Amino acid sequence: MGEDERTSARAPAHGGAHAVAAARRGGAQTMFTLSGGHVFPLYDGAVKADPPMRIVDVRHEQTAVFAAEATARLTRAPGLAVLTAGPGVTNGISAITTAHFNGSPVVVIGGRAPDYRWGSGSLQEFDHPALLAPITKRAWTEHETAGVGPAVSEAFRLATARHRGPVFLDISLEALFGTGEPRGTGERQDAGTGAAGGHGAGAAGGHEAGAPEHSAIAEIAALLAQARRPVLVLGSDVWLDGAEEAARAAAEELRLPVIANGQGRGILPAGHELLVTRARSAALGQADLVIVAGTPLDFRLAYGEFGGKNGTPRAAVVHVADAPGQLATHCELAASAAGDLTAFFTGLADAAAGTGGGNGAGMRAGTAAAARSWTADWLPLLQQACAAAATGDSALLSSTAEPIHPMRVYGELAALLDSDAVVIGDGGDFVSYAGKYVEPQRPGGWLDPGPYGCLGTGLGYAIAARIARPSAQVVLLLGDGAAGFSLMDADTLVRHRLPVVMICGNNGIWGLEKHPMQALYGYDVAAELQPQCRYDEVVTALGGAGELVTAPGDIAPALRRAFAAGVPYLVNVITDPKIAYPRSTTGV
Ligand SMILES: Cc1ncc(C[n+]2csc(CCOP(=O)(O)OP(=O)(O)O)c2C)c(N)n1
Ligand SMILES: [Mg+2]
Repeated sequence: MGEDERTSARAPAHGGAHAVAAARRGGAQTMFTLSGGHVFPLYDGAVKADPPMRIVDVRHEQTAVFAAEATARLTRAPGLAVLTAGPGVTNGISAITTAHFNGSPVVVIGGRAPDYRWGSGSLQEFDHPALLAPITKRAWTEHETAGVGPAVSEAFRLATARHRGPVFLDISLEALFGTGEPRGTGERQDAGTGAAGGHGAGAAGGHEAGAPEHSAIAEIAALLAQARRPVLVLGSDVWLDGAEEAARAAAEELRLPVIANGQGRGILPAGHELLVTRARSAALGQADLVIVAGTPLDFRLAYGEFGGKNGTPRAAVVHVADAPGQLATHCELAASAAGDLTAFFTGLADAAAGTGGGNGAGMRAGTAAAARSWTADWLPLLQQACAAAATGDSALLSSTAEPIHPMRVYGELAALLDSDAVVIGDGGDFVSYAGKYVEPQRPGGWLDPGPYGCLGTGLGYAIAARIARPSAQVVLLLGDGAAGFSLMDADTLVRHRLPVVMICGNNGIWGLEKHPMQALYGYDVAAELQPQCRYDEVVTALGGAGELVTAPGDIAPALRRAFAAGVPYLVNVITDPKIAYPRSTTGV
């Protein structure tokens, strides 16, 4: 379509144009989608917007939503996915659920069969909000063109309000195709239809939501003053809430040993003297106080049960979240705080130093020194445990075994990663190794699927990462099983000229299922994949490039070629299927 046609077609504005304008005001820059007639006006609105909104069309709706989710998690601006009615929306469900578990601000706009025929069985007629309500902050339908702009604005407002999360809005065919003026300006209008569903529409009151109670912070500071073996856990919401600098400053001021989780990784860069993630078992097992900030007390954190190892008593647990609804209710908390996480960390550093808000520097030195008794023995003990773990790893990170030990891949990769690299993991055991051995230098440099543990995030996350960080290395680590869920979207990387480096840890099995089934039953079934399958040739066939690696010494040169290729490139590393990741829990 030429510029003239676009310009002449500008008026009158239809619902799609109103939606795109509102989405842009809400912070969306890219529309991730897969075509369907029910949503054509949204495309028309994007194409004719001034400037046009970028459309990235993918090969499976889950990829569209995963890409929107990763956009939100990397840029901390809301992501937008547009899904066509019926199967388009239902194909997005696992990815929307992932966004729900990760607290990712994502708006999903669905097409919807026309109201005038509702009930008579038109194509893909399906009442989506009923299905979406439990996994979104709100899911509802807009039935009028004039309401589309306000409804989309409301969706963005809700998605980005603490505690963040996905919001779903479908728009009936006549509302989307119809023309007319939007009601009001489209900003902060009442959305009109439908009751609030899901999880209580930003109870904390949105961006301006307040700081945690001073008394709660003071209580936590008092616990810290008595602690001998404290640990601070930093989770994804510390990053999503923009509190990474305050968190780092507080940890450094108080000299707290830190364990990083999810997107909290990188807040203290790899090698930081307070980062004791590699001594996790000793730290969480022997702590007397664990402060967990910005992540649920779920299976990844032993459900909030810490201490008790080496004859130590159970640890006191403090939970800190960005919104009250996120605080754990399944375990006993010594204290808790909810609200703006920057305010929490700043307040904690001040309170623990005895300044009560930044004044009284004279008091600071004495009280702070007393409160840091752990720097004499506890911190050094954990630092030594980290150093010992690193020494213990070095043999496997440089293993010359054939078939290749998966850790060797990470030994090679670590040496090639820039400090601003984005590393994405989609897989089982292969990615568990990465979680342990790839330590980001910056927050926002690591993406795993989060606690929902959904395979298939890979290509969607990689597409988004390439767009969000145009000049950074983007590395996607794929199990060979995981690759099957989204590898077709290497086509999207090719069509949209988005070069990323994919490394497939190809052990020919669903490793994270085969080994546990063997352990439980003494045999396994439904756990085999094709040995040495040429996933690299799949990417080549789709217009990218790749190669097969079977010898450890060939990994580094292949990775160098991949980084230099300038096209989507899959390094297919055949690894030893006998190696099982040494895990202490399967999470159930
Ligand atoms: C959508 C989805 N289906 C199934 C699972 C269960 N699951 C978890 S890990 C795993 C095996 C992954 O295999 P692969 O990607 O090859 O990695 P490996 O463990 O072999 O390194 C499976 C099937 C899941 N987490 N998500
Ligand atoms: Mg595998």
